[in-house]
Amino acid sequence: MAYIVAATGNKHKLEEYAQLLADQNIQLKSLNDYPNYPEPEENGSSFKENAEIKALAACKYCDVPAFADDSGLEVEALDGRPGIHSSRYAATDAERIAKLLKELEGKENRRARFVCVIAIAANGEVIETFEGEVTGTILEAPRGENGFGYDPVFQPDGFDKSFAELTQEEKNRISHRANAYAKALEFVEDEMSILDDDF
Ligand code: ITT
Repeated sequence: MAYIVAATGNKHKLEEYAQLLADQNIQLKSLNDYPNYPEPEENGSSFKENAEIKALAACKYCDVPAFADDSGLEVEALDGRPGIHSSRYAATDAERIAKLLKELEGKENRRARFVCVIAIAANGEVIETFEGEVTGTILEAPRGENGFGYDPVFQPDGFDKSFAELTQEEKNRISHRANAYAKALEFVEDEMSILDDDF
């Protein structure tokens, strides 16, 4: 059995990964298994750099292969903001959404995309990174109770529902995270030996 640590403190991301990895012969560990884990500062200037920082720190601390995702929402009319600052844009999900809707008031262009970069680290180095995206529009008001973050105001292209109105399974078929994950999985299946470390 191969092990991998999901280097995230975000329980919603963890739930999505648990479902994505459910059919794999890979045991998912999380930072909850390492209660004293000192979270690194996410001071990179791109999703890729921040994903690498998080994956590498967890891999080194836990001494097993690790992956991390850095993700966020890029809004066209805001020149790509909040982008890598999506989680720091405001204090809570509700405040982040309220601030976003306020910034978009009166703007016709509501195009946006979610981006996710997954970094995998093993044996003390970053092995590879994978990027996924999903494009859509920002709704005028929040809709739905599922998911997390900006899900209630993001409507993916080709759907008449927000991400928060989709089930986790439906979101996991099309999301930025699922797209990055699919690329990562293909790589891991080819290179399975990178996960052979024992706990
Ligand atoms: P970790 O760094 O511990 O993984 P985090 O929540 O701080 O957790 P990020 O730095 O990658 O993660 O910030 C991502 C933010 O972007 C997240 O907090 C949400 O606000 C937003 N986001 C990312 N993916 C999302 C999704 O699938 N649905 C809604 N919002 C999302």
